[in-house]
Amino acid sequence: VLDDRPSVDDEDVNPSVSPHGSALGMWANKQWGDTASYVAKKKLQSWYQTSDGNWELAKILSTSGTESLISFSEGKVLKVNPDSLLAANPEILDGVDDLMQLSYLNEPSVLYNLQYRYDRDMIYSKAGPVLVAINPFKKIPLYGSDYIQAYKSKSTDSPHVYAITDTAIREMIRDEVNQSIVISGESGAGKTETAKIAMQYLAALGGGSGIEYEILKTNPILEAFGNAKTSRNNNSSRFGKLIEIHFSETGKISGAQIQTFLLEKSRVVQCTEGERSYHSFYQLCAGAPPHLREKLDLLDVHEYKYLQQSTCYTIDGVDDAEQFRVVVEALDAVHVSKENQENAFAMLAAVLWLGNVTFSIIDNENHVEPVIDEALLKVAELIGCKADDLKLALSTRKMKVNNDIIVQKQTLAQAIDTRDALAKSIYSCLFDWLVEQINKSLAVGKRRTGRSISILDIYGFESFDVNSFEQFCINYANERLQQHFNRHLFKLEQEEYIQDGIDWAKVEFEDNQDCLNLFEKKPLGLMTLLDEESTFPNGTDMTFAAKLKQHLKSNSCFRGERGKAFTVHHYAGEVMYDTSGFLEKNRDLLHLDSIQLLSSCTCELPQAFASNMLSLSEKPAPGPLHKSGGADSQKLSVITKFKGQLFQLMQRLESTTPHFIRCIKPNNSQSPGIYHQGLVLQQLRCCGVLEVVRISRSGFPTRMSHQKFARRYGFLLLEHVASQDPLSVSVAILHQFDILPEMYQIGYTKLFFRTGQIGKLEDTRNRTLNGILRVQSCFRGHKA
Ligand code: AD9
Ligand code: MG
Repeated sequence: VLDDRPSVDDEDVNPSVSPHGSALGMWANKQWGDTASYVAKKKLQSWYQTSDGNWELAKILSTSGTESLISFSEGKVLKVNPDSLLAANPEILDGVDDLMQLSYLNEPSVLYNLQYRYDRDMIYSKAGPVLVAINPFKKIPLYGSDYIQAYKSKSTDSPHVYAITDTAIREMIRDEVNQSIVISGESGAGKTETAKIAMQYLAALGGGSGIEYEILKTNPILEAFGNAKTSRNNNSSRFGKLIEIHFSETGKISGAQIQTFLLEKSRVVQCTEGERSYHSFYQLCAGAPPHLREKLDLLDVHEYKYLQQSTCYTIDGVDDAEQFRVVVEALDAVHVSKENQENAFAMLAAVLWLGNVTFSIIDNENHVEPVIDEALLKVAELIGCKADDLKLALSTRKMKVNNDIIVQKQTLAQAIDTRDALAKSIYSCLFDWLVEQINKSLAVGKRRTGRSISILDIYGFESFDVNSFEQFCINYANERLQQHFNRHLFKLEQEEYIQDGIDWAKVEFEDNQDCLNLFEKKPLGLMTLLDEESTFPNGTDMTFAAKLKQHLKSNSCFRGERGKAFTVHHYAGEVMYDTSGFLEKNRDLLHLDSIQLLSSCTCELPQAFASNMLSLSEKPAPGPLHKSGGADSQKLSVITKFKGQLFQLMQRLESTTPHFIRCIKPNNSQSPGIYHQGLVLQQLRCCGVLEVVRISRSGFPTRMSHQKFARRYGFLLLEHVASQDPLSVSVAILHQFDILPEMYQIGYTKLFFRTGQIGKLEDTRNRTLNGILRVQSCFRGHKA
C-alpha cells in the first residue's frame, strides 16, 4: 500500500528557502493551502481536536460527503466532519529544529513539534528568524564553557540563546552595526534567565578586562531590589531593563549601561496574599551581619507591617540570608563603597519602619497625628531628620490658597497615603540610585566605539481577570514592541521582494498602528485623555471612563464597558481595563512637604533623592489643581514619562539589528515536564510567533529559483515545451497545474508562492516518483 503522505526522501521537503521572515510561510490554511477536503481525500495523517481542546493524531480511514471515519492510535474510531481535521506532518519531520521545515504549519503541528522537542529537553527551537525558548523549570545541561566553545567554534548549530548571541556578535563586527536582543514573553516564561544566558555568552567571548565580571554581578543586585515573588513567578522582575554592552574594535567588552523602566512601586506598601514584597527586604532581615542588624535595629520579617500583608515570607529553595551575601559581594564588585551599601540598607530599614508608623486621632474632626513610638523614632534616625519634622510631614499638608500658605491637618486615610507615598518614593529612588551607581562603575574605562549589543528584558503582554494601570502601561509597551517586531520582519520580506522585482503591492500587511493611535493620538487618545483627567481637580476614575466612552466610542480598537471599565483590542487579544486607581497612579504625587523633609535630612541618600525629585518636577504652575490641590511636586505624569522612555527605547532599537527571542511558559505551576497545549498556543499567538506566520502568509512565503523549480517538477510536464530555459519550463508547469495567477509571482531569479501551493505539486511529484519506484522494483523482481 502506498503511503499517501508526502515523503521526505530526497532534498528538501519544504522548498521554502528564504533565510528569514518568510520562514514560517508554509502555514496550512483554508484559503490557499491544504484544505480539509484535500486532507480527507488524500487520507493524510491528521489532527483532530478533542473536546478538551487538545489535538490528537488520527488516521482517516474513509470519507464520504460530510463525514470522515478516523482512527486513533489506541484503536478508537470516530465519525467526524472532515472540516474539523488539519493535516499532520510525516513522522520524519518530528521535532525539526526550525518550524519552517514543517510541511504543514498549522497550530497543532507547531504545538506538537515544540512539545516533541520539549519532552526531550530541547527547549530551544527556531521559528524562522525568531528563537522560541520554552521554560524547562529545571536545570538542563545545555550551558557552560563546553557549550559556549561549541557555539563559538560553530561545531553545533542547534537553536540556542548562545547561537543567537553569537550571530549578534558576528553581525556587529561584520556590519559595524549595533545589535539588540529583544526578549519577550509572559511572566515566568524565562526572559530574565534567558537574558542572563546571553550575557554569559557575551562575557565569555568578549571578556578579558574584568568588566564582564561586573556586568554579570549587576544581575543579583537588580534582582534583589527589583524582583519579587508573585503568584506567577518566584523571581518576577517588577521593572523593565535594557542593558547595552559596549565593545572595543577588537571585540572585547569595554563597558555597559543599564536603563530601567517603570518599577512597580505599589508592591512596597501593599502585597497580595501568597506574594512577597521585594526580595531585598527579606534578604536584609535574614542576612544582615550582627553589627548592621544592631545599627539598623532590624526586626524579624514577621514584625514589619508592610511585609505582614501576605503570610508568605520565604520562597521554596531560596536562602535569603545566603542571597544577602551574594548581593553584598555583587555591590562590592560594582564598586559601591561599604559606607554607601550601609546607607542603602538603612533606606530599606527606614521603609520597613515607616510601615509600622501608626496614627492617633487628635480632634473631633478625625484629624490624626503619628504616634511617637519606636517606629517613628527609628525612621527619623535612619533618614536623619528630627522626629518632630517627620511627625509634621506625616500629619499636615501645606496648601496654597491664593497667595497664602495654610497648613491643613490630615485625616487617617490622608495620613496613611502620605506615609505610603513617602515609603514608595524612598524605595524607587533607592532603586534608581543603585542603577546610577552601577552605571558609574560600568562606564569606567569605556571607550566610545559605537559598537554595542543591547539586551532588552521587558515585561510581557498581560491579561488578567482584573487589569489596572500597570497592565495598561505594560501592554502599551508591548504594542510598541510588537510594531517594531512586525516592521522588522516585514522589512526583510519587502527587501527580498524588491530585490527580485516582484509586485510588492499585492502583499497586504496589517500592522497594529490603529491600536497605537488609540493610545497616542492627540487630543483624543487614551493617554491624552488620561493626563487631562489627571489634572482636573474634580476628575475621578468614573469621569475618566465616561470621557473615554464619549470620545473613543467610534474607534475600532476601543469598546466602552459598563461602569468604570473599557476594553482595548490589542494585537495579542482583547483586554478589559478597570479604571479604578488610574488617575492616582498616573499622578503619582509626593507632597512637597515630604520632599522638603527628605532634603532637610542629614543623611546623604535622602538628600540625593530629594534633589533628584525636585529636578524632575517643574515649578508648581498656577492652575485649578493648585487652588484646591496644594503644593505638590509637579512632575510629568507616569504615562507621559513612560511614553517618553519608550520612544527613546524604540529609537535606540531602530538603529540596531534586532534578534528576537520569544519565551514560552509551558505550565502555570512552575513545574518541569508539564506541557499545556492551550497555554502554549495562547502565548504563541500573544507573543507574536503566530503573528510572524500571519505576516508571512499575507505574502509569498515559499520561494524557489527558476532552475530548481524546473528541475524539480519539469518531469511532470505532459507536453513538450519548445524552449528549455528554466523560466519557460517553470511557466509551463504553473499552467499545467492550474496555479492561479494570484497565487504566485515571478521574480528575476525566483518564483514566489502563496502558502500551500507547493504542497500540491509536491504531492503529485511524490506519487509519481513512488509510482516509478514501484514499477522499477517490480521490474527488478521480475528480472531476478
Ligand atoms: V517575569 O515577567 O520577570 O515575572 P521571566 O523573567 O520571564 O518572568 P524568569 O526568567 O524569572 O521569567 O524565569 C522564571 C523561572 O523559570 C526561573 O526562576 C527559573 O527557575 C526557571 N527558568 C527559566 N529559564 C530557565 C532555564 N533556561 N533553565 C532552567 C529556567 N530554569
Ligand atoms: Mg524577569
